[in-house]
Amino acid sequence: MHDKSNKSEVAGTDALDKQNESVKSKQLDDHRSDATGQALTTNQGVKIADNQNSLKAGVRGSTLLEDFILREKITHFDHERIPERIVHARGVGAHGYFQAYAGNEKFTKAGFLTNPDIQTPIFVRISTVQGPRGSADTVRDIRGFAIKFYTQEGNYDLVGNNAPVFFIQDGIKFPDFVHAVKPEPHNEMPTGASAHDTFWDFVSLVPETAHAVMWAMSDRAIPRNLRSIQGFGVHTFRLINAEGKGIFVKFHWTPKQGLTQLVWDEAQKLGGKDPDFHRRDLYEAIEKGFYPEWELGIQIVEEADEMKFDFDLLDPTKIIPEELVPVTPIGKFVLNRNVDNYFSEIEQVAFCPAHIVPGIDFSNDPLLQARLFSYTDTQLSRLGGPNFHQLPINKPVCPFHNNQRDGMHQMSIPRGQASYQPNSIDQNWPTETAPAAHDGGFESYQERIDGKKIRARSDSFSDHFSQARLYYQSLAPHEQKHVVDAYTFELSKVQRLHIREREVQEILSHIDLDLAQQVGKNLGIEVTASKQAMRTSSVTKSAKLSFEAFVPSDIKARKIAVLVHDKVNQASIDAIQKWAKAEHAVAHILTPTPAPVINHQHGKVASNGMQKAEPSIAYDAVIVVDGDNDAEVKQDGVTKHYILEAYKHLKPIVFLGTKKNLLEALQLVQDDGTLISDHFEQLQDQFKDLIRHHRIWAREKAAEAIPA
Ligand code: HDE
Repeated sequence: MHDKSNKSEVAGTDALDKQNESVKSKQLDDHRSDATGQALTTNQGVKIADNQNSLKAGVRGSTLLEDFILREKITHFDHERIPERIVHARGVGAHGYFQAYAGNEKFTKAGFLTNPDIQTPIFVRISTVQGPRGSADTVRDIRGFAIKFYTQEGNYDLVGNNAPVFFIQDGIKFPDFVHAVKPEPHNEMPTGASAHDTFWDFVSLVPETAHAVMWAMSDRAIPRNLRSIQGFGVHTFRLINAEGKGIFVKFHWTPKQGLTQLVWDEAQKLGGKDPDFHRRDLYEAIEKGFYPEWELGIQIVEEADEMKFDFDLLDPTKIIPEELVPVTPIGKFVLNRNVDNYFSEIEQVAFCPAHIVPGIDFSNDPLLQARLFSYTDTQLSRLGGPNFHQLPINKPVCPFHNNQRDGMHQMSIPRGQASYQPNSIDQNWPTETAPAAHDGGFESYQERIDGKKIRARSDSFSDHFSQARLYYQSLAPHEQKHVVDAYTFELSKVQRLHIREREVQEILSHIDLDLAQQVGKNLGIEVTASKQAMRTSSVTKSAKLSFEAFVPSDIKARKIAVLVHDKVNQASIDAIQKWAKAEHAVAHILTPTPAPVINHQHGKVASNGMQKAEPSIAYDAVIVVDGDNDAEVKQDGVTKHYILEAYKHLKPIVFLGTKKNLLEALQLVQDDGTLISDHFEQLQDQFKDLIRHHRIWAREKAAEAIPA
């Protein structure tokens, strides 16, 4: 059994664990290979005596063609890469489980959603959209958030994003959208960024993108880490209960860790200093046992109410404001195990929105409908044939049998002589299962359809600005400022001035004149009020759109940089470490070099990293520890830059003892986020509260004066 799975800190009875154990081991362990204690062999199982030298005609002679060991090794190596995903190429993933809350059977007959006594294994992959596999994690981009549920009734994939709306309304526009946002075709630039002409050309010509672009320009698109992002199914789906009653639902999943964001300067610097920042964070959090957790919920709309909104439920550029339909929690999921092998698990996992199980069905959202086809199709070239469902990471944990045969990379050896149905040779096996309340055959929801075959868009899809306005106006003032800054930054990179103007005048002015004028002013574009009669949303401000609605109750896994030098006060370090342990926070002692520093009692203080290599941008808060070393610290440019940068990025900073003098020396304004004391214990509660809220937004103006 895989040892890491034992680390689960999740509450669960032994009986429950045992029940779920068989599922996990079946799926995961059948395929894991462990070479411990084993001989090195060729792929044919021949033991290798020399893995250091190729076969040559004499020690200084040419290599012989007959060296099958060399040829096999190099041939395999030559084919070690597969095509990366056309979108969402850069991703990270982890295993975990989902557990339903009680009482969902009124909504659905899906077993994994209705049985609170089972933990369904899941695999999650979180990704950026634009950049290639090797691009930086912290770019401004929407994050993909895909969940594979290995249920007893088949695999269910919930393939969502961290924004609740998408850029286009009809799948036929997807290749256009992706071609526009990807690096430009003539020079393959920029990597991992939408700040270029073709993207803004497209979105300024296609107003249905307005709402999703607003999300992409907001702080949602620069998350601090992947543990603190929300997820959304985006489309309207259906749930069907045992009586055959259908309801419309939108899926939401919300992190227990709260929502946190990067500031833009930090995001850009991290892209260079630690391009793996997000994947490192997720990996380390799980290794340390800080298992991230999300609550899955649904917004429910009765079929009879389908038409009662001022937007169309089938339009993926719209949210249902939570003021109109609250989110009903239906379960939770936890990520508690890292992968053993990036390629076999994260790269080879194949999601598809068409992977559904009885009790769940599609809506007619035209974007969703195109997705149902696209995902399996793309795997054919990415994973090299139609048998990718047999790869360990994609394989259902329940039995699966059919008459599909052969194809590239067939990994099973089907027995039986009949690969067709009906047959009498194999007594007609495998055979159909009638639909039933639970564990039955899949039956599509019997939706009544009565319409003309037509290539057109419904009028109910024609309002593109009211919800973009709703989103902007629901943000806190500092979040609105970030949106203005983001549009300014992105459009400043657009070389063609008419594209800049079109975005500001034709799109932004229809969303919010003040927003358009602020961006216009920054770009030197005069904006006039739109003459078009603007539709307004029935909800004008929605509480759950701002980060402010998602402040966590604890500071679990938050990282604190503890800056020390020789002659540091050991008592302060002890107090900080005791507090951090109790709060499940990570306090790293950062030293001038990797060597231990000597404390004021001449003892050694071990280093968790040197300040130069562990920059402030990688931490959530900073403590400058007291000690008889003010003169040394004043001479240390790295430490001073550390403090300036943390201040600029609006982080809580504690100055102990005479280290408070650094505030004046560095010309920093003392504020609610700069705490001063001789004893850490006196301000630890206040410090915790600041870290929970994550940034000192009130400092933003003062921080502008600090050089980046
Ligand atoms: Fe995707 N999308 N998409 N997408 N998408 C892919 O499938 C596609 C859309 C999303 O971690 C591809 O296996 C079309 C919406 C995620 O492996 C591809 C359309 C949403 C991932 C594809 C959309 C998503 C993908 C590329 C419009 C949010 C990463 C590789 C009709 C609800 C999954 C692959 C992973 C990946 C097609 C629109 C989310 C090409 C045609 C809307 C999270 O099949």
